[in-house]
Amino acid sequence: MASERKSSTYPFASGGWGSVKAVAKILLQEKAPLADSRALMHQNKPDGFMCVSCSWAKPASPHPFEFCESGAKATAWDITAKRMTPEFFRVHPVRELLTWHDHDLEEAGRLTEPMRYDAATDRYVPVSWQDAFDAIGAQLRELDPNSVVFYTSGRASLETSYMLQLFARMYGTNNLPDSSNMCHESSSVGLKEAIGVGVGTITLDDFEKTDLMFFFGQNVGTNSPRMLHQLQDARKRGVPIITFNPLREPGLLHFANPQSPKDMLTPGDTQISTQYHQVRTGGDTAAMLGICKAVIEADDHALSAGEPRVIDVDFIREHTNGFEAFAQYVRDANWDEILRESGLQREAIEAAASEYMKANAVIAHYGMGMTQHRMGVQNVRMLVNLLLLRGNVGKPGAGPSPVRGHSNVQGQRTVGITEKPELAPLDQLAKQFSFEPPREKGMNIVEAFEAMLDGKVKAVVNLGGNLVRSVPDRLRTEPAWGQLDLTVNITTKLNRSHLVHGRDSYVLPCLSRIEIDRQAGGDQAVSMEDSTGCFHGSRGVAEPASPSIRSEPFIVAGIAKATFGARSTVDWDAWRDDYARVRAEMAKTWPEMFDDFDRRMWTPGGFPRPLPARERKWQTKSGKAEFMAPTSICEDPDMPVREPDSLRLMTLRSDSQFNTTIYNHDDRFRGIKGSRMVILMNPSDMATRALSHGDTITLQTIADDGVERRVDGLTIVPFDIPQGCIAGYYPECNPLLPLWHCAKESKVPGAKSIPVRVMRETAREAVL
Ligand SMILES: Nc1nc2c(c(=O)[nH]1)N[C@H]1C(S)=C(S)[C@@H](COP(=O)(O)OP(=O)(O)OC[C@H]3O[C@@H](n4cnc5c(=O)[nH]c(N)nc54)[C@H](O)[C@@H]3O)O[C@H]1N2
Ligand SMILES: Nc1nc2c(c(=O)[nH]1)N[C@H]1C(S)=C(S)[C@@H](COP(=O)(O)OP(=O)(O)OC[C@H]3O[C@@H](n4cnc5c(=O)[nH]c(N)nc54)[C@H](O)[C@@H]3O)O[C@H]1N2
Ligand SMILES: [Mo]
Repeated sequence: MASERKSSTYPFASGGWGSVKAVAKILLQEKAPLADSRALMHQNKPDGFMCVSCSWAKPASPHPFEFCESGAKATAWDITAKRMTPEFFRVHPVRELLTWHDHDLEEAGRLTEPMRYDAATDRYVPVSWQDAFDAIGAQLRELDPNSVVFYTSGRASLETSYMLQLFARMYGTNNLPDSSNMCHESSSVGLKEAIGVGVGTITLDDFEKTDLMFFFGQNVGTNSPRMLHQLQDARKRGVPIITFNPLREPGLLHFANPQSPKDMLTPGDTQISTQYHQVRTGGDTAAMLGICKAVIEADDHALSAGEPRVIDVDFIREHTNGFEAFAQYVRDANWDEILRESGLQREAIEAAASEYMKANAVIAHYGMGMTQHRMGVQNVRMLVNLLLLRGNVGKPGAGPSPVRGHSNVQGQRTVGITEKPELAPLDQLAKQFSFEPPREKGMNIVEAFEAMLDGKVKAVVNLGGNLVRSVPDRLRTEPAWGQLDLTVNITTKLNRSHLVHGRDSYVLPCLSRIEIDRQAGGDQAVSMEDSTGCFHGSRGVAEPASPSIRSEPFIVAGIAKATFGARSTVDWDAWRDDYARVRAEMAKTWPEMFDDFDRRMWTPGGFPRPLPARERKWQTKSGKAEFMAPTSICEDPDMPVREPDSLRLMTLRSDSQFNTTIYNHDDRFRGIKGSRMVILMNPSDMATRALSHGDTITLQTIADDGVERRVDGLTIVPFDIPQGCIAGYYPECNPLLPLWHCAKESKVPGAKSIPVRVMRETAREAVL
């Protein structure tokens, strides 16, 4: 259970010299010009650009190097000296490029010219911007708006996102899924129901006031490493950190700060987790229920003994609803079941509960290990229950902290990228732009692909992303993508979703946020919202990869204008030339958030958006924060998982990827080199299957829908992971994930608990 030791299996603390070397290596690999590498000095600074990697908060007083290994890799990937010119496409037909690895496609460099697919030669050929816009506009006018999907990957700015949602709605559809549909939508749904806002409530200040932090299913060392600074500072104050994660992740164990000479020159790095609980995948609701049970039992005891109460009685009375029913559910819960489902010892859960009961202000960080489950929304609700018991929402140093993924994924939802009409200010948009927005619900990602499989989606406009790799059920969804009439891709680099193209297809190269954005109205800045609900301005500093590429607002405005012609009530050209005009419209739509935004977005450290839950104002159905008992503590009550040979597969990221972008084939922290086609397995699960380190296997999904899902050629690696759970990489394992295996309420694919069995590569027979 609790771990105080330094793991001998993991030689590297996160950060440290390994990070410095990795940064130097990628700058060299990308042949990044020295002048552009200096861009790193402007990363996440108040007058610079906001990192294109994760969405972690940016402090008001940044470190001299306010970037991490992951952020530096993402920057190097964009400022690379390598180029993919029209000559490249002349040499390589699409059928050949389809055989390239994801890494090699993006590694070939930045796109330099707009391209359109030419069926006669099976090649992408150059097209002028205006011809591309006109052709796309003409085709969109022919299509039923409900058969068109506008996808946003979470990187695009607030300005671009606002323009895209308005374009889609004026065109006639709410089909506005974004990457959060595969990510933190379980938080957006669960938190909204529970505390009235769909986002986390903490800011950086809370790190200085907290006296305990939980970490559920988030891999900070790889996926939000700048946060390690705040964790390290808190640890130095003696703040305990209790982690629940099936894998012993090095980044959650130790950290050596590459920005601290002392850390780098002495072997002493900071221990991050003071307790580390290797919960079974999907066992978090059970584990949290166990903690709640220990708290309620202690409180019942205190009450009968006349001692001070353990729960925050005043808070619960004044601010919450449903406590009694929840408390009764917890009292009735059975320890044996809790231990079975969580895979933890009772002492381990009680050790966590005991720290929790001592702490006055508690933050609960969490990530995909909680949200990407069939019961993902329930996991989030359970986390809120745990916090509410001791009043840990809406007070300094406390609150839920969903650690978001993409750098502006939270902001996109804030400015109207949503398929749910009730979350968009439709009446205001109608008034502001004199049109009648569609009122019916649009499609989220899972629904869009279900409709695509049924032939009901005809066209997709992609603002970033690589959907044929990121969505579930690849062997079914990829061919459906290839049947589309039209695919429009606004992108920095070429990826597989551009090669598995629709009948007509466009690759429209855009500026990265790191690059200087010159428009008729002068150099432009954009803005975004970080994981803690703070807004920041961002200004590019590097020379654009090519004079022919355009900004995202330019491209969205161009397509919109070509689609609507003279009919539009929006002056798209004026917006394209000066993004301050877009921000002025955002301020009309949401005055309380974006008033005086042109000035306020440059506030060092960002400025927090208004969040009622921070002030203990609850915009829920009952007007109070809501307790809710789980419906089941079994992670997947409706799947036939208890087959004797079944295993639970979680699909993970390495430190050498950003989602579908693969920087290289290593996973430095987990000690894996040269291949991503690996499966991490508990040695006793290997023994029962007579498997040895290095054996090659096939995985097959256990499902009774008649579809065969399998991935061949996976190599076994013994790992410190609970029995019955295995881990592989995303996106390589996506063919195993059924499209319908998603959270009921949020439709987030259950990428962290896919029921699978192992087949021997040669005999193809199941091995128990
Ligand atoms: N360098 C880099 N940074 C990134 C990304 C990237 O790919 N590379 N992606 C970005 C995006 S879009 C996102 S959403 C975030 C993702 O960041 P994370 O939320 O950290 O997501 P994952 O890497 O998928 O890993 C989830 C963690 O959950 C654990 N886990 C798996 N199943 C369970 C479970 O059932 N319970 C518990 N308690 N833990 C579990 C895994 O062991 C792993 O440590 O990172 C963002 N930042
Ligand atoms: N099995 C499994 N599946 C998963 C996950 C998992 O953990 N397991 N995680 C899910 C999560 S959390 C997410 S967020 C999704 C991500 O899914 P996507 O959004 O589809 O994928 P990304 O890899 O983030 O998108 C990368 C592409 O974005 C484009 N791009 C990069 N920078 C820019 C830019 O500045 N502008 C524009 N316009 N384009 C750019 C490039 O073409 C690049 O290839 O995947 C999900 N899928
Ligand atoms: Mo994500």
